[in-house]
Amino acid sequence: MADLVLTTYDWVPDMPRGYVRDLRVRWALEEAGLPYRVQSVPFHERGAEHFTHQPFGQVPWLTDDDLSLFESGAILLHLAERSESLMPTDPNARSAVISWLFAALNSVEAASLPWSLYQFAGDNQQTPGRQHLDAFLAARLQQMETTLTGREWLTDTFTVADILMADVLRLVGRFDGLADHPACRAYITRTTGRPAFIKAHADQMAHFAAADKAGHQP
Ligand SMILES: N[C@@H](CCC(=O)N[C@@H](CS)C(=O)NCC(=O)O)C(=O)O
Repeated sequence: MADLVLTTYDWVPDMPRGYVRDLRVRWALEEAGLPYRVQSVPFHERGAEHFTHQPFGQVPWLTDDDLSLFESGAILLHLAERSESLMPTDPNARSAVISWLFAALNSVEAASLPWSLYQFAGDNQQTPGRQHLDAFLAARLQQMETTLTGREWLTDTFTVADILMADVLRLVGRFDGLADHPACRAYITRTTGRPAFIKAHADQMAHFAAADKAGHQP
């Protein structure tokens, strides 16, 4: 039995399927060729055990033998330490990967996630706060467009930082937020065309479809 166990929900509504953050972890595991298994926790009834692994009652978390990690960024960094296909060992390259990994989460997702929540809600009211958020995201996207123009990956090779950045950006693309950012769109096409992403995505969709088939009630 694999010593790496990824935990996600047993079921989610249709809207987030294909975007639940266990996908980032599946993707990294597939890229690294590390054996793992997936287990489920209830989406509706989140028990005490769930909160001991993920203090916000969210997913994903990963156990690696007796280690338990939550936060997709921390999990990906942990996996990157195990596989050179996710992060080179050279100190300069490693520093660049870790910097971009935090940039994806803390500079880009900090803008893209709240923006996406407005899109989910269908809220287009131009309040001052919303205008501020739109400008915040626009600035980050413009900077990513500049970064990605003429560049295949964030660093010299594909790494775990690309998994995070691509997953963050593709949610913006889902809501047509990348219409004016061709380099970002091409980067998403490049990253999500990788066999590891295709398998991770298909596996997540199959996981939730199996719950529907088993008669899971919304
Ligand atoms: N910062 C966390 C966020 C985790 C997160 O937002 N998980 C979502 C699924 S993608 C979730 O569990 N949502 C349900 C909830 O917040 O109750 C991470 O990157 O792991």
